[in-house]
Amino acid sequence: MKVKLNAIVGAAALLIGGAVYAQDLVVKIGHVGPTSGSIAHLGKDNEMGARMAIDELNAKGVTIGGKKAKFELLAEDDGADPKQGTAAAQKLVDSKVNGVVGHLNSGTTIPASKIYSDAGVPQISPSATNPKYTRNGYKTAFRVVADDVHLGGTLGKYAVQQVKGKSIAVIDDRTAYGQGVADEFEKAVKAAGGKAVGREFTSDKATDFTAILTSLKAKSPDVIFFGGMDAVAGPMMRQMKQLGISAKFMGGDGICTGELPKLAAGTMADGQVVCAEAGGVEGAGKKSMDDFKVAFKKKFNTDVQLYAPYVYDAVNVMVAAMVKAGSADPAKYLPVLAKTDGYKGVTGSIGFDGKGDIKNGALTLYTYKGGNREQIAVVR
Ligand code: ABU
Repeated sequence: MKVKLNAIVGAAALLIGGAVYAQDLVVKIGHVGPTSGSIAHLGKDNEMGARMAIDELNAKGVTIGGKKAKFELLAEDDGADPKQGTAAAQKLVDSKVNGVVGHLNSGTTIPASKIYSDAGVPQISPSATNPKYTRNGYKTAFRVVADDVHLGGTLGKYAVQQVKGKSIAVIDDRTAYGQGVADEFEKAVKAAGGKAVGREFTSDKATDFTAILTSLKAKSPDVIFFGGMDAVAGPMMRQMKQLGISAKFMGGDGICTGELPKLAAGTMADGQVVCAEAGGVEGAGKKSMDDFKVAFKKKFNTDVQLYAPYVYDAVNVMVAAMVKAGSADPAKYLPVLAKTDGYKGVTGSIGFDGKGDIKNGALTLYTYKGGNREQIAVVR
């Protein structure tokens, strides 16, 4: 009888292919981003950041509450679509994830945040910048990047004071992110004494911008700001060139990617684009970011597009809170996560304020030369 019991215990302990033992603690981390559709390159970039963190944590060995943790990544595709986003969130909640890193877009992150909040599941967005995400009072919502008030506000002031734009036009894609960042940009242009000469909108799926660009061309803007993502910005730049519009092209983090020059298909002049990533490192902090980018390239054979390092940090911040709490139970580690302060990540120091926003978030202003992104400055 004793032999039989031992055999049963042994079989139960060795769950799958010898990888997970009964004494291990399985920790499920959900990740959601658009890994299909026009910004799949950005969703995949984020997912690879999560994969990198999970693989490293498993290789290094992490103990939570005296148990060896085995991390599993549950990756979902939301196609940047709000409905698909809430379906993915519900799927992860039903799978009893211990925490979620995502989503990528504000338009999916905001509706999904209610689902995670109702289920008590901590969520860290590595890239959603619309301020509303952390202003619904959900204790489970965090982000590791600056928001659109900071992003649009800084870029608006920069357009007037540094770019010296005299007549500034604005286009947005009517998404939560695009419209929000464009509104903040326009507000800041006016506050800095600049002249806003036109406001047009499109959608995040549009490919033809002839009508709105022709309308703006009549107003002779020297700067055009686009609130939206690179997949729309690239073709828009091509059509600007076709229409003979040589204005500076500005945008937020959604256009500030490694892919933008390819999407603009050689129509981008050196220095024509000014955009900003909603984070950044300077001085001694640069080395860890640079090292991350080298390791990422080595592992995935592709360059970081934009937010992979922020996803990597978000996963690690979540796990650090579990370790400190001695538990991966969301109810137990959530209060510890909320108190995160001075965590040293590859994207800099991470701490959360009372809303779940990053404290003292940085922005990095970029331009492009010879098809490559070039840093202009890190600002706070
Ligand atoms: N922050 C730009 C891309 C993601 C978003 O906020 O929609």
